[in-house]
Amino acid sequence: MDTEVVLLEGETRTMPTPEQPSLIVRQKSPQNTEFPFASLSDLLIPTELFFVRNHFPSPDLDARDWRLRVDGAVARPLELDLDSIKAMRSTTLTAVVECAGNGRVYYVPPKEGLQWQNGAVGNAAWTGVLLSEILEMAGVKPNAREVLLVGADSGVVDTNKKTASPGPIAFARSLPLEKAMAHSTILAHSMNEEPLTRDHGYPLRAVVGGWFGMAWVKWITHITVLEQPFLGYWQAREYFRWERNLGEPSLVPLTEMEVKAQIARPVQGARLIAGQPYRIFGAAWGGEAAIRQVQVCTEDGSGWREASLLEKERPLAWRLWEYMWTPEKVGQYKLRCRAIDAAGRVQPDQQRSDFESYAANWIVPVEVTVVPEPQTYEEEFVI
Ligand SMILES: Nc1nc2c(c(=O)[nH]1)N[C@H]1C(S)=C(S)[C@@H](COP(=O)(O)O)O[C@H]1N2
Ligand SMILES: [Mo]
Repeated sequence: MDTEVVLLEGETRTMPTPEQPSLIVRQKSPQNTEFPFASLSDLLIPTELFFVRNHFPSPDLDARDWRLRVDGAVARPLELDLDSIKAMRSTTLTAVVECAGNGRVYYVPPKEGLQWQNGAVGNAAWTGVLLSEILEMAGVKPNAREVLLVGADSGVVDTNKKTASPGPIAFARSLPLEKAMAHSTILAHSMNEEPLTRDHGYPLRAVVGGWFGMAWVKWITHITVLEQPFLGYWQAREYFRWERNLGEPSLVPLTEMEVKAQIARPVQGARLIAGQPYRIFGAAWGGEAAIRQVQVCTEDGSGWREASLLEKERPLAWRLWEYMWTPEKVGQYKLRCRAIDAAGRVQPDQQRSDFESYAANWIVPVEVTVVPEPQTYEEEFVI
């Protein structure tokens, strides 16, 4: 049977034709699905292939009776409907969101939690209103410190029996006032030029450019401006890291994403042909600083070399990159890539110990086999 192999520009494929890509299910209920990272091709991930990270069943909200309530340390508490939010000045951000649990499966020894590989990340165009404009409408009081974003989803969480059950809790995270007021934070009603889908937070979600996904609260119904730090479950019991302050390690909520490049192709275990050029291809992203460099090491003695960054440098979005490699010798190779951001942060070699089970950004090699070039027409078909 004939199969048509579609090659991307400059790419030589020795793998069978890939099937139509589809989301990889990590958990059925609540829905947690992963983007098949090996199918990466464009700057924007289509919404139907975008990863979904839900802690509770996704609420089915009706825009007609949905309202956004803004209260707390504000001069004028507000209640807005969707039409009045859509009528405000709109902003579009192309931004990457990575779940802090992305890459958890690479932890040694294994860590509890959803075993994401490399697809709990995606880049999309998000359209909505600046959170700062809504906060300005409400009039933030001078002693305000944080802005709490509350989703319409809730449920009972397993607190490991270390504490008494607090009963059902909503998904809620706070942002420091400074980040809430920044131009990198919007409340989005659209994704890739379509209204948000239910899975991605319809009718309104936060887009917190440069920050890990837990800050991007979906199905927002309530914003409270706080005068003291929020210590809710998703802030203090999950999505934290250890930071040594004044000698003692203390828990700090996760914020910015860590600098990271991932290889989409070749995939683990791929067979490449000696003497034939292959396009190593992937994406790189980080926190609030843009990606400046991606380097590739093919383990053939030539060390780290520069990959080409495709697309222009856009803060908050990921950057696609490629590196053309012609393996000369047959054998096993470990392909590595690493990103460096505009602030000079370099992706680490080794697993880190301060991030609990999160922010797995150390280099994960892709192992490939380089096989001999077929000598003659007949030999090519000998099995
Ligand atoms: N209300 C609500 N918002 C949420 C979550 C959630 O469970 N409930 N999950 C968060 C996490 S951990 C991530 S990684 C992102 C994922 O966004 P996506 O599902 O649109 O990809 O949503 C965030 N916003
Ligand atoms: Mo996440």
